[in-house]
Amino acid sequence: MNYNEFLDLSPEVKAALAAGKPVVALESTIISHGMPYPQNVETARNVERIIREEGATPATIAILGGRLKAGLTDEELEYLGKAGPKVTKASRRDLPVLVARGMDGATTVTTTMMIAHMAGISVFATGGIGGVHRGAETTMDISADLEELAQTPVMVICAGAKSILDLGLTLEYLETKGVPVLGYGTEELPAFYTRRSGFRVDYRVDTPEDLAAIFRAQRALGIKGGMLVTNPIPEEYSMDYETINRAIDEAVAEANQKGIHGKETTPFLLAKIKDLTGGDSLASNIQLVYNNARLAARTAARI
Ligand code: PSU
Ligand code: MN
Repeated sequence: MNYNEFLDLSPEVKAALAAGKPVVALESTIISHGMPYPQNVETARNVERIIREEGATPATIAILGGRLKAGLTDEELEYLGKAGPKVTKASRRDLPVLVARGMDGATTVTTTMMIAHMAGISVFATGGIGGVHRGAETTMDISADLEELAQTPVMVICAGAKSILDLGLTLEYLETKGVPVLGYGTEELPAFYTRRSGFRVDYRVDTPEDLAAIFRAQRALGIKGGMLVTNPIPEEYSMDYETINRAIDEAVAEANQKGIHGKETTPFLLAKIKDLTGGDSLASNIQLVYNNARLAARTAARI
């Protein structure tokens, strides 16, 4: 653990870490900016329950009153879910300001990795990550998540990346930065709502034991940075490729036309896709997060 004076572990997380028991980190931007209330709070609670059922301890991460929290109370989860996008979406560059001013922030993949590492947590489950946006060759919109994967030793388990991103460029960037991209039970990069994307991952991995062994080897070799595990959405919840990609194309076109940029882009696209697909994309989104939480708990138990 990388102690600092701003970090608060919940009693449950603290006890689990002290006893060497498995702990799984969870992000809070997915709650505040990624899903509507009340499904966001309900999902966050179910994710925690699934992790407990697998014998691990959930540590949902957020910034509250300037404190870096690993492990939230039920009231804190409810607060973040209700506040939604009114809470600051906190990336790496927001941390010093929020801490100095005693403000609240919902953590992205980037800041969840940072705080998980400070707390001594190695495995983190989420839905999707940020990456290289389509058109990045002119906008330079590349998520800080990719840089964090390059420098912080946390395993991030996701369902791939939405095709709001340029998946090919996202993979190139991760290759340049030396981030292993592993496919759980697949050779193909999953695209969040769909199991297929047409892009290949670096390695296929079929068991939590193998994931844990690869993570331990990265640490033992002294290699900086984390790794990305892409776990395809279960077949029964996956969406029709044409339907979802039509919605994504429409959302991207509207964002461009409205001149949406910076940290607003991803939340704008996520909300637009949800509107365009009705409840379908939200239902899929929720199920893939459960699936990732289960794999994360099983992997954390073996690290
Ligand atoms: N992609 C998703 N769902 C999400 C996010 C990304 O499919 O909820 C959130 C995550 O918190 C991620 C952040 O870390 O958006 C990336 O934002 P940006 O593209 O601004 O870096
Ligand atoms: Mn961005």
